[in-house]
Order: sequence, then C-alpha cells, then structure tokens
Amino acid sequence: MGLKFRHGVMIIVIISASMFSVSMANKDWFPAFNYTDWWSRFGNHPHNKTQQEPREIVVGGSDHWHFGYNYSDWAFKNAPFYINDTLVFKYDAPSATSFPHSVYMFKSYESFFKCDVKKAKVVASPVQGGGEGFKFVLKKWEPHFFGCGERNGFHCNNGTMKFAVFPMLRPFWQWP
Ligand SMILES: *[C@@H]1O[C@H](CO)[C@@H](O)[C@H](O)[C@H]1NC(C)=O
Ligand SMILES: *[C@@H]1O[C@H](CO)[C@@H](O)[C@H](O)[C@H]1NC(C)=O
Ligand SMILES: *[C@@H]1O[C@H](CO)[C@@H](O)[C@H](O)[C@H]1NC(C)=O
Ligand SMILES: *[C@@H]1O[C@H](CO)[C@@H](O)[C@H](O)[C@H]1NC(C)=O
Ligand SMILES: *[C@@H]1O[C@H](CO)[C@@H](O)[C@H](O)[C@H]1NC(C)=O
Ligand SMILES: [Cu+2]
Repeated sequence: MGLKFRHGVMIIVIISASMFSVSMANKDWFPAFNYTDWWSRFGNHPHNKTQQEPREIVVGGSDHWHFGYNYSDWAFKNAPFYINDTLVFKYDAPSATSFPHSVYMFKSYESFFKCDVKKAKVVASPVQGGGEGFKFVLKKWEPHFFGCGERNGFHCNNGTMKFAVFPMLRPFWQWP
C-alpha cells in the first residue's frame, strides 16, 4: 500500500511543480525549486531523521541583514528551503553607528523586482531585528519575496537587500 500511495503523491507533486514553472514570471529567482534534486536527495536512499526536521536559518549567515550584501546569491547558495523552516533576520536597532533596516514582504514578483515598497507589507520594523533576531516561519507553499523597506526601496534596490524563496515540501512518507 505504501508504495502505490507514495508514487501517486509524487506524480501529483511533479505535475504541480511543472505547472508552477510554466506560470512563474522568472524562475531564475527560485533556484531552490528543483524537484529533480529533491527526489535524488531524499527519494533514492533511506534518509536520516535529522534531515527532515525544520531548520532555523540566519539570513546572510554571519553577515546578518545589512546593506550591500548579495542576498540573492545567499539564497541561491543556501537552497533548498523547506516548508516550516524559519528564516532569522538579524540587524541592530537604529543608533548613531548603525543604519535602520527592516523586513518587508512583496506581494508580487513585479513589485519585488522594482523594490516598490509601497506595495509591500511590513513584517518586521527597524527595532525587531535585535537580540535573537526576527523570526519568520515559511508556512506556505508559495513564493516569498523579501526585501529591506528602508529609504523607500534604496536598500532593497541598490543595497541588494532582497531575495526570493520558494519553500518546498519535505518528504512526508514513512520508510519501511
Ligand atoms: C535539478 O537538480 C538536478 C540534480 O541535482 C540537476 O541535474 C538539474 O540540472 C537541476 N535542474 C535545474 C533546473 O537546476
Ligand atoms: C544525518 O544527516 C545529518 C545532516 O546531513 C548528519 O549530520 C548526520 O550525521 C546524519 N546522521 C546519520 C545517522 O547518518
Ligand atoms: C548577486 O548574485 C547573483 C547570483 O549569484 C548575481 O546574478 C547578481 O548579479 C549579483 N548581484 C550583484 C549586484 O552583484
Ligand atoms: C508545519 O508545522 C505545522 C505546525 O507545527 C504542522 O501542522 C504542519 O503539518 C507542518 N507542515 C509541514 C509541511 O511539515
Ligand atoms: C540605484 O539603482 C537604480 C536602479 O538600479 C539606479 O537607477 C540608481 O542610479 C541607483 N542609485 C544610486 C545612488 O546608486
Ligand atoms: Cu536595509
């Protein structure tokens, strides 16, 4: 029973994945969205439990969230991201020595591309990135467009403080 069910699910996943790639405005922004890779990582061998646990990922790694770091590149190198993984944005509160940053989520690829912060939703204010950082759980199976909203899009546009992630589904079947 397990076998039949598992393959049925995979077929549905592959079909919806290809539908997504056709409708995607620019799939280059989603290096993580590769179910071939997903299948070869998890499908071909009995995997280990730790790989299934959601991860907590600090955006930018030790660079945290600052002006001028290439976050698209970071997202590319840290892909894939999975549903229920947590992104942690770390940035100091505005002070005499640090510029304010924030986290916005764009509603569409277009506003993300243009860094049109007026069409974005604030998810974290300049004071929310301190301490342990601001945590965002990737709960939905949809593209997420993040950017810094400061200086009317200047940080996002010229400071490369933006990236897109498309969280994938983790394998959810039980191995014998
Ligand atoms: C997806 O991953 C597979 C296996 O790692 C790789 O061969 C293939 O080129 C990748 N496809 C894309 C579109 O990146
Ligand atoms: C499971 O995978 C993790 C991360 O890839 C690795 O650190 C760990 O050693 C693996 N455990 C086993 C039992 O293979
Ligand atoms: C950031 O990195 C991406 C992917 O590696 C690259 O395509 C892009 O040109 C880089 N952007 C800048 C401003 O360097
Ligand atoms: C994500 O976490 C929620 C709450 O813990 C859980 O109900 C849900 O099934 C998880 N989703 C996936 C795809 O793992
Ligand atoms: C910021 O980026 C925009 C669009 O990429 C460009 O037109 C503008 O000249 C840049 N401004 C500065 C100060 O670099
Ligand atoms: Cu910023």
